[in-house]
Amino acid sequence: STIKEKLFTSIIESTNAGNDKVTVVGVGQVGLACAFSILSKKISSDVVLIDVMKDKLKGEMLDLQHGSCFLENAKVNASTDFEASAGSKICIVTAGARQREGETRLDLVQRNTEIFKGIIPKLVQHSPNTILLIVSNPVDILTYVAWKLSGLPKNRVIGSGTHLDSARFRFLIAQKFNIAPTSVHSWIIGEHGDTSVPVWSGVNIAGVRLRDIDPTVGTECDQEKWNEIHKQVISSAYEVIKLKGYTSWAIGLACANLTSAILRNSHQIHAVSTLVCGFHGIEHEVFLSLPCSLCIDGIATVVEQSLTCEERQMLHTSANTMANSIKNLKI
Ligand code: 6V0
Repeated sequence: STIKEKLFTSIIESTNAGNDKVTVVGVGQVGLACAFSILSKKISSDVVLIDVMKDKLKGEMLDLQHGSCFLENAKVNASTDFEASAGSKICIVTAGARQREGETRLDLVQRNTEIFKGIIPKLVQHSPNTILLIVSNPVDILTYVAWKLSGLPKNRVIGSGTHLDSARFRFLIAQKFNIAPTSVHSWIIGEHGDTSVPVWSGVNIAGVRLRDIDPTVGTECDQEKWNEIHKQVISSAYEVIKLKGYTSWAIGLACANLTSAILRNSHQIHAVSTLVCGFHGIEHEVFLSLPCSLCIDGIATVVEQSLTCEERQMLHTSANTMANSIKNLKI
């Protein structure tokens, strides 16, 4: 008999699967930052990486496995075969093409839709009860595409949406006041990116609304130009991309935070992309971010904030843009 047989007496046929399995599809900069944040924060003990680039995938898997002594013995697996994702509680999708020169945004949407056609049905086939967390851009449209392709109920298909934009917003306001970002209560909703909606009417510190101190805060008439902060939020992704080529750490941490909220059935409220038809008077079947409570089944509730007319109008503009983009998509 072998050393193993001499050393161990089998009592049961044990399984290696964790009950907090998370699959990350796409091991580019964003996928890796998601996986690393989830592992290093001990959010999941069972992480699977999926990509089409075999060697890169194996290299990343081995590198992470070699760190497992420092990751609470988490299991890290990787494969080009979606079977490895079977039984995932959450599947994070970061795969996607980047814009080519001369390519319109809509062309990119169609290209990424084609990529999603090869990913989403396979994820659902192997994990019929999973929650899809979509990160690939343009995230709001691709979350809609994933919802359509998956056949999953709307609570199980979530886009990372403006969770990241809100975090940037909180950080920048915090810097102005020299306080901790988590002590800033401020939300960005709507479309992730250029047309996002900063909810200045609700921004508060310890329950004190900035608009009660100065009703012009965040408007064009604001002497202190707080609205520059929202412009900075929008330009920050472009700035980081210009400086280092891509963004990764903040989106990775944001996704780890959402994953934790879901797996812990926490009912924490975060701004994520969801089906917004019926909220704030929106009639289009589109995905945009609103504050949602997250549980083990995905989205439990949506919070309908008291928006000003202007904020509501901005949200409607985003919804119309989304509806127009979706109209021309071949899903
Ligand atoms: P990247 O570094 O080019 O990685 C993309 C990865 O996807 C590569 O490893 C590809 O091999 C892989 N891939 C492509 N096709 C497939 C497929 N069919 N199956 C499996 N894997 C595939 O890009 P990066 O990681 O920087 O960005 C990924 C996506 O995230 C892009 O669409 C970004 O625009 C988007 N981001 C979204 C953010 C958000 O807030 N929602 C933030 C940052 C980036």
